[in-house]
Amino acid sequence: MKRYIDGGEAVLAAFRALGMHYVFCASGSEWAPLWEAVVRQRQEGLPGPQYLDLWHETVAVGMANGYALVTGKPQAVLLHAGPGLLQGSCAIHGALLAGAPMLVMSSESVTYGERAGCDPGSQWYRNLSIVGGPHALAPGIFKWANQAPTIETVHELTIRATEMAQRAPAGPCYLNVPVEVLLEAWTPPRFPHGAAAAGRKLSPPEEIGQLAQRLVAAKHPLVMTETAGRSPAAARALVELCELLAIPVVEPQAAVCANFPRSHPLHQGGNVEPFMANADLVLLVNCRAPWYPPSNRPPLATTIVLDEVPQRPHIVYQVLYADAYLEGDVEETLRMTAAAVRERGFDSALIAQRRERHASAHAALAAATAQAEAKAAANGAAIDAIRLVQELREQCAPATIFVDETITHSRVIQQHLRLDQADRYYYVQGGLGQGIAVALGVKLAQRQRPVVLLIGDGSFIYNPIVPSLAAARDLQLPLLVIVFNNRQYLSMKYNHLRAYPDGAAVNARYFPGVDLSTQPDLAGFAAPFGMLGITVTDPALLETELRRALDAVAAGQSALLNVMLDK
Ligand SMILES: Cc1ncc(C[n+]2csc(CCOP(=O)(O)OP(=O)(O)O)c2C)c(N)n1
Ligand SMILES: [Mg+2]
Repeated sequence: MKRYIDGGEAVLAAFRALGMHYVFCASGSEWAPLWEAVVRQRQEGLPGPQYLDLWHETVAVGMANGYALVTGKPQAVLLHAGPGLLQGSCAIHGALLAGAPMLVMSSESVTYGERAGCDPGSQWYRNLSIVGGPHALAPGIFKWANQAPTIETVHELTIRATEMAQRAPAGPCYLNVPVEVLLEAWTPPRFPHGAAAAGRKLSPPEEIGQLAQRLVAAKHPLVMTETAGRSPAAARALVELCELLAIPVVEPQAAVCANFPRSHPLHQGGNVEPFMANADLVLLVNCRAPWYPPSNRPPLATTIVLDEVPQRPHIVYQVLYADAYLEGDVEETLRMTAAAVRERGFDSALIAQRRERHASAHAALAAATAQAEAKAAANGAAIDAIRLVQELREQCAPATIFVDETITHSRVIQQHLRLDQADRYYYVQGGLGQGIAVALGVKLAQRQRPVVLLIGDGSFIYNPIVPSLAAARDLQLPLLVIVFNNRQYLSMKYNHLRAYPDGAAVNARYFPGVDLSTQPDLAGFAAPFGMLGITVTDPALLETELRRALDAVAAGQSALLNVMLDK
């Protein structure tokens, strides 16, 4: 047996040095050098990342995304040339939006077989070239992208691209490693190293003092947050500061994780309108798009932005009306602000009144939520989405993690799941079709916890079903998939009605771009993958069928519960 120490080893050695846990590969002919290195790693009993074969680019990228959402740690994704990159691009864009770090690699040929002793395969000459190189496809979906042009630089470039992916704003980075580089003999580095943890950044104490002063002086302060809960420690620090001064919290529609305990009396739901007229200080904590349109802002409010990177480089139009930015570590900024507030002192009687006021507004919201559930439960004819979410809340174990790829049902889900812990909810960002993969990545990172994917029927159909469900089976990642089935793209109809409430489509009762009534029974996709598949239409059976599905998953078998909803 010959040991080929080449570009494949250079790349795998970099993954090893970076402490990566997984390599997610959607196959392509350029990866034979890396496969050699992977087999050697196993034969020689070397420590290193676990290599996973996936059958679709969306699955490879989506799993890396889900894994990064939970752990914050970038993994490697290997795709094939330009076509694999294009196939994976929708999920890569999703990871960019989600701020999920990962290193994506694919290849090109730069010799097309003309170099003596080096045959990349004729397919590169005939079919696979992309003018400008595959990295020319990268702008708009990656944070950074380049070619690794030589064997002398590929190892360090792999480390550099991964380090960059992890830095704020975290996101996918791309490295195009030509086949010729992968096939060339490699000399390991003189100074082997991995990547040191990112340094911490923090606003200076005087700026934190100013924020504390403004918070104490404000009569109607408000916190808005979309992603503070990405860091459970930051979410706890937010609770501490808000409790100290009785600051209400709104999670706008764009919230993509659980940020503030839903049952907390200061949680004021997802609607900022009740605060619009009076708010005199808005603290945006990891909140990239608080108002819509952006100019629909609280007119009297001073706006302070707390964010590692307030201006998201991937967003085209983003207007925050900030009066001050506090950049750097959000958890530490919140803790230091709370300490500065305590030091400064405040009018406790005033704060107690405010606490009271927001607690009663919270109680009114909670009562409306309970009332909506009672109404949904009274519907004996058809299953209301609210009822389904209530069942999930009551029956799922407290450690359950929910991954959400629904559209019109996502607000109901956030409102009625009433999650109190930050690490229990992930909304799938970007184009449809990644949900199962993201849920699998979350499960891979949290094998001991139940993972439930909530997904629209249209979104389910967008997913690469065969490769996704095969991965769940082959990697022993049991999932519960709940389809919120309304037999249509309801969001498209709402969209149409917003612009044309009395137009031709309403008149004809025909909405192009909406109907999914010819879909097959989605539960039928379960059996070929050894999953339990159940379709439920009768509200009276919902509870027991959900129980059956949950029991199957607890016993290690994935389940697909296709719930036919009234809308
Ligand atoms: C890749 C991709 N193609 C198209 C769209 C546009 N789109 C947004 S929502 C939606 C329909 C989703 O249907 P479903 O999951 O059933 O949710 P519902 O609208 O019924 O709530 C479509 C087609 C998209 N978001 N991503
Ligand atoms: Mg639908």
